Amino acid sequence: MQIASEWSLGQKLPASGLHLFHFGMSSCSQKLRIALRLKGAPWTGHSIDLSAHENYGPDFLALNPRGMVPVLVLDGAVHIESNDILALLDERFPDPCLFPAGRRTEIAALLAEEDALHHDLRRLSFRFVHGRSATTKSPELMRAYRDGSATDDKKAAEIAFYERLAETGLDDATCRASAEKFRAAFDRFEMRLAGHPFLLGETLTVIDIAWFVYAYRLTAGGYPLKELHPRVQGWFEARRAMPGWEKEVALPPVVVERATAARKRDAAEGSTLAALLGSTADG
Ligand SMILES: N[C@@H](CCC(=O)N[C@@H](CS)C(=O)NCC(=O)O)C(=O)O
Repeated sequence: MQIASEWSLGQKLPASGLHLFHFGMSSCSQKLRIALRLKGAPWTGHSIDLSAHENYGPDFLALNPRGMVPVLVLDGAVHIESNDILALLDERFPDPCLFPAGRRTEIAALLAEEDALHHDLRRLSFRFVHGRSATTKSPELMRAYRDGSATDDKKAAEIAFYERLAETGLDDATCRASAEKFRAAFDRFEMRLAGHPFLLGETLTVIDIAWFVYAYRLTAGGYPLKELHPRVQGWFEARRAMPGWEKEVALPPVVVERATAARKRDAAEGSTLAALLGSTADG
């Protein structure tokens, strides 16, 4: 349950309560919002507009030097990295448990894999959901980011991602390589789902949330989930029917329009996401 905010960035951090800095279309934020909804936890939201590059402003970089959402401020302490935040929320609000005892090592490995695919998801989103619009960042903006806070390995990887994007764009070969990584992961889930409702078996876990978010974004870009992984499609539809889940991930109408226009253009050139994967489905 989200509470209205009376606090704004740049002021002294709130000393109590659960504050989430997030963005509607951020997949990492979407995971947290679904988890908070399941747990019925009260939280105050602070929207950081990534499309307006608010995440590179000095106040936000002071909060998270990596310049990324989500950020959780819990009782005055700052936490970054969505998967670490999910684990923390599970401790603080244990019902329902999303990290079941006995599965935590496996969950940690699967979350690490999901995190490692994040730039691939972003690349495919930029091309197939946003239709190549607003993907590059100006040299001035990148300078503000680079100089605005200390650089660690994650921030360096962000800079490298955007530098590569500026150099090579969103070419077919790079996008196909990204898409193949998701195909490999979904192939494994297709096996895991044989006779089970959830990705780890009989119980809903954080892995279902994380991959629901990815599956939603990828299918919005035309990933042929139904054709390539029918059991995963069934699992996806069941998660989508869960109260509030789709609301947290749904694309704004303007983005749906952009994705539809991009699909038409790509179809004319034979380079839809499905076509890059060798599928004749139209996604
Ligand atoms: N590993 C980080 C990744 C965070 C991340 O990449 N966040 C994206 C939104 S999903 C972001 O803030 N992007 C900012 C940008 O691309 O400028 C996490 O899981 O929290």
